[in-house]
Amino acid sequence: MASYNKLITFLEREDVQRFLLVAHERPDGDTVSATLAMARLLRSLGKKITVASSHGVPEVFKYLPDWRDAKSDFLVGDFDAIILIDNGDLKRTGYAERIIAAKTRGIPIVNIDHHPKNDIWKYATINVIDENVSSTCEIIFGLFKKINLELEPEIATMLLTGIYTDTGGFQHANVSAKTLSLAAELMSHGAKLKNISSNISKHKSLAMLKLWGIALDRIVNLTGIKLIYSVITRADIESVGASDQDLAGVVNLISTIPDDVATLLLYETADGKIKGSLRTESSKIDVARIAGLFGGGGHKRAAGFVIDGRLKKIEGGWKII
Ligand SMILES: [Mn+2]
Repeated sequence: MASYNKLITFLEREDVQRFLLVAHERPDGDTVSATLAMARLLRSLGKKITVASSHGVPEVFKYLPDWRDAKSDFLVGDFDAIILIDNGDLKRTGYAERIIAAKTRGIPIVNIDHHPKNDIWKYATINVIDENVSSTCEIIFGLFKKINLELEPEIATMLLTGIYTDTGGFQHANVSAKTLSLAAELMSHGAKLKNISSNISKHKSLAMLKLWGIALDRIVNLTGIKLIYSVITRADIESVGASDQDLAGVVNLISTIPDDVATLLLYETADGKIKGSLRTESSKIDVARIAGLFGGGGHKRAAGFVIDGRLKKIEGGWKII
């Protein structure tokens, strides 16, 4: 269980008024929702809030109230404190240099997260990290309870969105009895599960489906190392008029293969790198360790990394050049 007391004392300080809240790059439902819910929490304490997301808010989360509040630019000097939410590591904030600059200027940095491999504690003055929860939204929900703030239906929907997306719609192994009881509690506060699931699980654009078709068609099964992988190039993304965000989910779909394997999707990013997303449904495999070999990280069953290079088709598969 994360320790909240130090954080709550800090949030209630009179001399700390202007907060910058940072979601991680290529934001998922958990970081977006946890950040927006945290913004609501701090506003109800009378604080001034700026929400930052280096890659904006993906289309799929635009049913969340307040998503328009997310900005991609800010000056660290404008804030009394910075809160990094669900970021995993400093690089993933998308603003590593600015955050280091803020630390140099003595601006307190708070780290709220559930990722096991987290280097932000080196920069943060307050850490609230709980690896045993499904999502950062669970931690934010805990904060609402500890401070005894009213949980409005919109906030409940935000928090349930983070739990829903980080558990793959309550399907991953990180779903505990507690996760479900928290979800039930959020629904009793007015969270709209049906709205969340239809926005997230059922919204697929034509471009997304075409891109998934390419990825599924290219699946390579490396039985020797128990790895199933596929690739998406920049040209693929452009040819169907898709965006990087349309790839979210395809690796989860590939990982529905019920074998003891790891699944990997490699795709070329717009800035000349290759991003790898790893998943496994097997309890015998730890994909965070595989991601670690490439300088990445994440969870046992879902992890990722970014490397330099481009993808090239070869006989029977693909290679990184
Ligand atoms: Mn998360």
